[in-house]
Amino acid sequence: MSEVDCIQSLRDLLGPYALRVEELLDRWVPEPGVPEDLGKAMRYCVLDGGKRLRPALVFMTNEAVGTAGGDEELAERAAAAVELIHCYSLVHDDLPAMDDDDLRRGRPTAHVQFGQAMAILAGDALLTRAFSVLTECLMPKSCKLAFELAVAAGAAGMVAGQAGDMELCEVPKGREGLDFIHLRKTASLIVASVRMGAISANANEKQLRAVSNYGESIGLAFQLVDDLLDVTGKVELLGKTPGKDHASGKQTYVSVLGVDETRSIADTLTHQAMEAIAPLGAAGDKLGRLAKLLSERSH
Ligand code: GRG
Repeated sequence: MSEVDCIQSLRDLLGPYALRVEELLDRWVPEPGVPEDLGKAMRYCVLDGGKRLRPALVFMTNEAVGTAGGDEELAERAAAAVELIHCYSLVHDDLPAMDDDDLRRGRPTAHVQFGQAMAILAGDALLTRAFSVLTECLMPKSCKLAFELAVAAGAAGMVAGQAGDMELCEVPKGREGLDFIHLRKTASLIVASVRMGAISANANEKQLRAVSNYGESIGLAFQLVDDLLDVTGKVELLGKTPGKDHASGKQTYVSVLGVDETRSIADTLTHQAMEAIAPLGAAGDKLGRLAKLLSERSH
């Protein structure tokens, strides 16, 4: 049995990367000069929680590409930056004006803990801090990574997906509309994570294409599984309230396609993700294992 075959759970696989990014976030959040109460709220929103999937993807693709001269500090900064963006998006998504949630990562959401005004500002501060973390090392490639992250998180990426999901802009009906929304809302940060990991390791075009296709497939599969968990998941495992999308009558993969079809598309996407990274050879085995474990996850 290879080292990768021995990895039995998402926790086994993501745990070491989660510890590493926790240390970085603890060091970098907040930046110097932040008022104490705002700094406390920022730390509440980022520390001690979540699977840390996106930072793990940065580290794993950096290792998988592993070109000589690839920069580890840049990968560390990219890993922390993408988690900061992800955390801001969760804080803002949980607000009463958006998804209106009380529970996140097994704890009260930021606006329940600190009030709405502080939650909005803490989210703004995390979004901004992502780019100062990424660029303050003044490495030439940090600008390229900042561009990748900004485009993925911005108005043609995650923000567009959120606007579509909240019916603030027009999207096609049915499967086409769901793919439009979730390629942006969920997959775009996942694609940015693998691309930043690969770019920080000096990936060539072929490697970059391989990890981008992998990221898009696992990113969409991640959302399909999230929709399945909204119907079948348990609050203790999810750390958030299941059944909300279903109860609100929101269009999800499950409500549009049903449980079986959603499961089957998630499996197909997972298979496509594995095929996408075949050009990386054995160096991509861990990424393949991750795709499989993500499709089987219970939280
Ligand atoms: C506010 C611009 C803006 C966007 C919000 C992230 C988001 C977009 C909404 C959150 C709700 C949701 C279901 C998003 C889909 C992506 C997703 C499944 C997020 C949860 O990611 P996990 O499971 O969370 O990686 P942890 O807590 O493990 O980090």
